[in-house]
Amino acid sequence: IGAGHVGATAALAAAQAGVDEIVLLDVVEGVPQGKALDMMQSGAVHGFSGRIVGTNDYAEVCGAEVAIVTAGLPRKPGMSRDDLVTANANIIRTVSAKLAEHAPDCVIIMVTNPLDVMAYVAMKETGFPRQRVLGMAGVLDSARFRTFVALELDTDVRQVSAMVLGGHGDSMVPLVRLATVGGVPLTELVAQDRLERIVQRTRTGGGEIVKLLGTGSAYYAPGAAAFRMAEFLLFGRRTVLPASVWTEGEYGIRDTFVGLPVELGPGGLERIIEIELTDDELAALKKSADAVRSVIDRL
Ligand code: TXD
Repeated sequence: IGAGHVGATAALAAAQAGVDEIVLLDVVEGVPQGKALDMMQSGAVHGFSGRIVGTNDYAEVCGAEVAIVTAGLPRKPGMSRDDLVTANANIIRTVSAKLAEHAPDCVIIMVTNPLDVMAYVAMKETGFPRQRVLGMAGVLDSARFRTFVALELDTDVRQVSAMVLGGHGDSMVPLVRLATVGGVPLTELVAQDRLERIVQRTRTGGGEIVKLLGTGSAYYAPGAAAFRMAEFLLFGRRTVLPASVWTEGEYGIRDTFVGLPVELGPGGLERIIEIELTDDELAALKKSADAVRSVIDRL
């Protein structure tokens, strides 16, 4: 839902991975239809054969298994994600009501910013259980962190394993202590001051791209990350990854969405994994959760 930069990128990733029914829905007439046609034609070259429909009509998403929601406004240079709250909350309320009506069994993957808050709006408006409303940020923030580590060490990014928890904002919590490269602790490979610089660049990684682009925000990595979450749900595979979920006391946090390590399965959230954190990590996670909760409260 939302056939803009992130939505279309996620759809293309889905098509390339072999998902055979994809709908691109947007309020703008013509754009989702045009992108869907173009994308389907790329299948003749790429070698995929899924059916991609572009539409302005929710009847087309009837019975969808997964809804990646990217409808809304992106940031402009100098804006924080929270500056988007009011405008995007109105859009997400409308989208959520339509999804509840036409795809009442779907799992929602919220991407629209500020995504932890928008996930809350979607859960409220649809009445879906927390198992079926997930926010995408951790996969992206972890990908950014892993990329900066790979650049620092001039190594293959696929060998870098790392997790970023917390809200999708400047208070996010990259877990440096648990990051590894080919199984070797990252802290053994990179000096402390360089690590701090990597952490800082990860925290402001979205803003760095917003500033460079001038208009709009990142979409290649966000689109790929959103589909990565959907992939496990669609193909019935189970995995562990960081996702924004509604908390009910896990890590001592409740009544807010925040990024935590979770087990995903075909029906959505199966379990929040409570790993042992240091006092500093836990304090940072709680602070990040508080930052999200205060925006939810204001809303
Ligand atoms: O990590 C993350 N979660 C994010 C989030 C990473 C990158 C981008 N992130 C956020 O996703 C960004 O801040 C925005 O809030 C969304 C979508 O970003 P995108 O770059 O795709 O924005 P676009 O290109 O402007 O696309 C948004 C589309 C656009 O085509 C609008 O016409 C459409 O949303 N739109 C709607 N579609 C359906 N229904 C309604 N009501 C609607 N309103 C706007």
